[in-house]
Amino acid sequence: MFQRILVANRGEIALRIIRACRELGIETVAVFSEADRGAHYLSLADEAYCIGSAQAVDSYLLINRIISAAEVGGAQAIHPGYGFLAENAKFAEICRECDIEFIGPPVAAMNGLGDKVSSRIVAMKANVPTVPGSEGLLKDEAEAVQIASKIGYPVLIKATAGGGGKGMRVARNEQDLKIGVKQASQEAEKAFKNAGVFLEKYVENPRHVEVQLIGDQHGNVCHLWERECSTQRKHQKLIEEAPAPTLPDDVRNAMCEAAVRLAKSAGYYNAGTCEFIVDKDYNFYFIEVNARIQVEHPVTEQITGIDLIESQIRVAAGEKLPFQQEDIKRNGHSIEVRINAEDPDNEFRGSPGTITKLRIPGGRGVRFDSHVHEGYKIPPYYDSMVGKLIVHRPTREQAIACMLRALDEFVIEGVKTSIPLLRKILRDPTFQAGQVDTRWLERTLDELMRRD
Ligand code: MV4
Repeated sequence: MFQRILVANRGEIALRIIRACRELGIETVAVFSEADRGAHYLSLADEAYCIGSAQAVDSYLLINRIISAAEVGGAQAIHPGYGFLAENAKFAEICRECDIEFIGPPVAAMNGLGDKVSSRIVAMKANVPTVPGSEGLLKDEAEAVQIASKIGYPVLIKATAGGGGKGMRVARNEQDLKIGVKQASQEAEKAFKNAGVFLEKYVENPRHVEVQLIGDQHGNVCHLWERECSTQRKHQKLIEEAPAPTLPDDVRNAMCEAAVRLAKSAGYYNAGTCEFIVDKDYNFYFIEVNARIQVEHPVTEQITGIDLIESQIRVAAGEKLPFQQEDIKRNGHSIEVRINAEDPDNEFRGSPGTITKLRIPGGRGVRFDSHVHEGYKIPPYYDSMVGKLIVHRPTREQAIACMLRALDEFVIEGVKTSIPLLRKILRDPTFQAGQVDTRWLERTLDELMRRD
């Protein structure tokens, strides 16, 4: 087992990893930018090194500085958390070339699943349902028109390198399609330096359901069931839960088995997520793989009892998974809400500043994963998430009641947060009935904001 791990991240996930290491008797090396200097969570690591200035491109994204910090600090492995360098195959490769284990998937699997077109091809070969569409990248406009007429409109143009909805365009006719292919391609070139686009049939108002995977370096891959993440706005998730409400058991089992097939055929190990969209008839289609630990991993930990960060570290050190698929039971219902410092009255822009008062809820079934405290100054340079409130109760109804109770206890002053909006969502009859799709929040937001 590793004696020392460098944590190449900040905020709540850095603290989550530091805590897991501490419990395993592993020392930690933290890194920080000038904007995070002096943050309390850094004092919980054994050492901390400044790796640059506030902007992430000048610190958390600098591979050389992070490798240097690992070497100076004597770390044998690097945990990348999520975001920043977590899905950067080049970074994983450099770590391993430097004899520092990257706590994540093999480089070949990161490359093979790293873009949407190649992961779609892996999925097709593994007999995992994909949305009807182009085989690979579109060659030209004429090919797009020909494929669209075959699969039927509406179609969705997607950037192979895409993320966060960038480089995506719906086309409802041939004219839209010709314009959309150009726009999506240009947008993708600008955002990802990769103009490649492909086509899929557009699934109207799908749900987003993802399957948690964990694999070891001995060929074992297990799924840890699914999470429902449809409550999102502009591709930012607000609420995640496990299990997915209303999902029929046969669909759940088929989806989870498909995700394991995909991971096995890609030679995947460590933690990862297979993302699906689900239509109103519960047909599911593979969308992409997230080759990292995700923000919403705690809901899976709650219902399975498995510590995902610990599992990541153990399998990275070469240990075998200590369980088999049949051992992984689902227990109760878990919901996570993201507490973001943002202003709902100002287009949800970040609301950085000092937290002047903080009362964190507690009691049975409540978990709060966060690095913040009273007096903490939220820097303006990174994402606005300040913590995740997670509940775990026997039933979904009880979990919702527990979350509403916990949100009522929550006091945070000095910055505006997503808490008032979260309360409105959790009280909504459509949410309570488990009938939310990926466009529900944007359809309902204005009305929701007017409710008391
Ligand atoms: C789709 C889709 C409908 N049809 N693909 C958006 C981001 C990327 N992860 C996949 N996305 C979608 N792909 C087809 N063929 C609808 C979405 C989508 C979506 C998916 C998951 C979570 C939120 C979403 C919000 C809008 C659209």
